[in-house]
Amino acid sequence: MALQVELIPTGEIIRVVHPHRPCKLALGSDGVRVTMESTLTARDRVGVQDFVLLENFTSEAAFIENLRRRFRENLIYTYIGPVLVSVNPYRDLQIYSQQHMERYRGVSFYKVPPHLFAVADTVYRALRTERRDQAVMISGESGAGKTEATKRLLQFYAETCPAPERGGAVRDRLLQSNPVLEAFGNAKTLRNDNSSRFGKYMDVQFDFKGAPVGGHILSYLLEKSRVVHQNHGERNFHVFYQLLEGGEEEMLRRLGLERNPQSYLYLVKGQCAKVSSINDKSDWKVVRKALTVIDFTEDEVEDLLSIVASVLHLGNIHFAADEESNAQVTTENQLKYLTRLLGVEGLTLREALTHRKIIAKGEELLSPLNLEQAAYARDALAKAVYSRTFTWLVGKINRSLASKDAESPSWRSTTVLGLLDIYGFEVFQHNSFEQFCINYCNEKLQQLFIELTLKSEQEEYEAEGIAWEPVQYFNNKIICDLVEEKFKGIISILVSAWLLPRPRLPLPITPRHKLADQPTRKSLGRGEFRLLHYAGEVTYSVTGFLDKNNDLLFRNLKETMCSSQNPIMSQCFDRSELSDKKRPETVATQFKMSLLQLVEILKSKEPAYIRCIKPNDSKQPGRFDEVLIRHQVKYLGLMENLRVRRAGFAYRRKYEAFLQRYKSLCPDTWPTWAGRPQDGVAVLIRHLGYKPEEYKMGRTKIFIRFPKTLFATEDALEVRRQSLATKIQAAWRGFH
Ligand code: AD9
Ligand code: MG
Repeated sequence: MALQVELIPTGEIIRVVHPHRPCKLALGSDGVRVTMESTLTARDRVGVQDFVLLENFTSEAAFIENLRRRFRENLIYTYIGPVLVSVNPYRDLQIYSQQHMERYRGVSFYKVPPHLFAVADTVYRALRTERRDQAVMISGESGAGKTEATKRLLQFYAETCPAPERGGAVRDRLLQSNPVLEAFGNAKTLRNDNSSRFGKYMDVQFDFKGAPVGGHILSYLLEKSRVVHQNHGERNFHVFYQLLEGGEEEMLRRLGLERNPQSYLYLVKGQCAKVSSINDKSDWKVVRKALTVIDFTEDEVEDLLSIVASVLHLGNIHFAADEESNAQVTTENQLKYLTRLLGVEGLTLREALTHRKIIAKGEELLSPLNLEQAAYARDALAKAVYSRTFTWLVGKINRSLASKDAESPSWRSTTVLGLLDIYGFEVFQHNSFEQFCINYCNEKLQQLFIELTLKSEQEEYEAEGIAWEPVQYFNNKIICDLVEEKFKGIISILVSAWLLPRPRLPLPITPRHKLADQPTRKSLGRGEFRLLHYAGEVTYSVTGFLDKNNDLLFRNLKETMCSSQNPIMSQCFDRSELSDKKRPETVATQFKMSLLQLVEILKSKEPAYIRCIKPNDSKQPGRFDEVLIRHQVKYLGLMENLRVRRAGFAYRRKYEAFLQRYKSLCPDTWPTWAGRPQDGVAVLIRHLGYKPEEYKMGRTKIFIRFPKTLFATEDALEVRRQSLATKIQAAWRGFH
């Protein structure tokens, strides 16, 4: 077999990466020397488990090389201080078992290799001992493993936390809310077969004994355009296919549905109803059971599925033009089912689908729609019905998760652990309103991340009595302001543009906002604008912006839905929105408000971060696509994170833990040290020859400035272990 080698310069030596036998190659004056694997240190082979220990911490190449080494060894987790970086292995690594949970439970973060459960446990213990609310923020691009991580965290808490004295069912409900939300909010996309098409923030409430007693979910911006259109190779939301595949004959008959997804126009656009990694039939069983666990009655299930079915029927409503080019409904059968499933008047619905009601000078006028307008109205209705049902569903789950002890005094002593699973930064060939909202969201979260990371660093230094040296960092407030500022921000401009008699585009954006429009960059096309995000520049096309932002549903369709006899629909459409005085908030305005609220929630909690990385675009195990990964390292702001973390000291450890680990290296501290641990550490490092510029002694911790100091100590420990082992073996042989 030919030797395949890849040369990667890492500092002075050149690493030769062979798929099976890693080796080190040194260029000496006498030619080339190659050292085989056995002589490599563990650090050479598997990298460092905390990026702060990288010698060259500002080098992106060194960062990625460390990720690569670890990934090759199936070590998917690495820290940047307390932040966990995770690379999706795209294979079952068998690392989430009960035994793994036990291994990480109650064990200090630093005593075990990096793992999601180590973060889970640390967060939980902080919640218990400090009684402070916690928030785990999970980010990364589509397919990077955010949702999987969220599920594993929930599972960890469900399995390892004590059961509550009352209302033990809440654990099941917390777990079972997931398949239901995934059925309605996830879909197969080109990037991920189970892509979450909404952002999710979930609070889990714990009582004073640390048992989960309740929960609450906030959802963000469901991608409702998917209900009526899917790109090639993508699907609509899972629930449609699950219902058709798994629903009982009798139920499908009641709903007027055929099993074949090809019969429904809303399901054929992506031409991929079947996905090899998905079993819709068995997933349906799981969802059906989960609905019962989260308190759905049989009637409610029927009402919910009537709505799902009605969306499919809506998609099959056809129109034909009469002699005056006005649209007429031609699909009577579909209309009949819709009337029944939605509990609305047939005539009213027919009229609402083909006319638009305008109120002028107090008079109501019915203006007929042409074919294009009618199709638009129908799709708008389908999107509104589905997305409002989704919102209703989240509310229903929240009622089921609400702590049953909410009224009791003990409730006040609960603590909350939040899990945020939200879309990462997105840049496509064509970037529209959705990317604008998603990237704005990431911009806000990045701002918060840097703010909180710096704050906690500073707080730790102050608590330890060590002088804090301010860190320079990229402050992206200017971009957040550009988007959200009152009157001048893009969102305000969008709102006012809609209010103009004829919306004028492109958006009037001034140079003051520093939009990247410099001569070296690609010039902007008509109707485009460019934002210089922290993660890079993105050009947005404003085509469809106003429409998506305004989310127009004609008045008479709203009226029709307000009269619905379907109990879920009647909760989703409220007559108050028909009042002329009340102008509904635009999508971007609502999103901005919910984001500001989210930021407040997160700020009030102790943060923990999980940064997920997708290793390749083909969903394959073992493939490490460097270009793709480099992008993500940038999008996730990991280098900036590392820089902030390394600004002062690479490593810090409690005196007790430091002494415990290294005391054998000094005769004065070995085997035991009778005095204060801090004094023991002072004796120990004097013996080891630490120079004053290499470390600082805090109140409870030692701070070490450079990784090489720590590595020298680690190496000394290794040498001592080896020599001890040799001595023991020799003694053993002598004994026999
Ligand atoms: V999206 O923004 O919702 O499109 P996510 O949520 O980041 O995306 P997800 O968690 O759904 O990605 O992971 C995608 C797929 O990768 C999963 O369906 C698994 O097949 C696979 N995956 C992710 N994490 C792991 C893991 N820790 N171990 C094994 C994993 N497989
Ligand atoms: Mg997801």
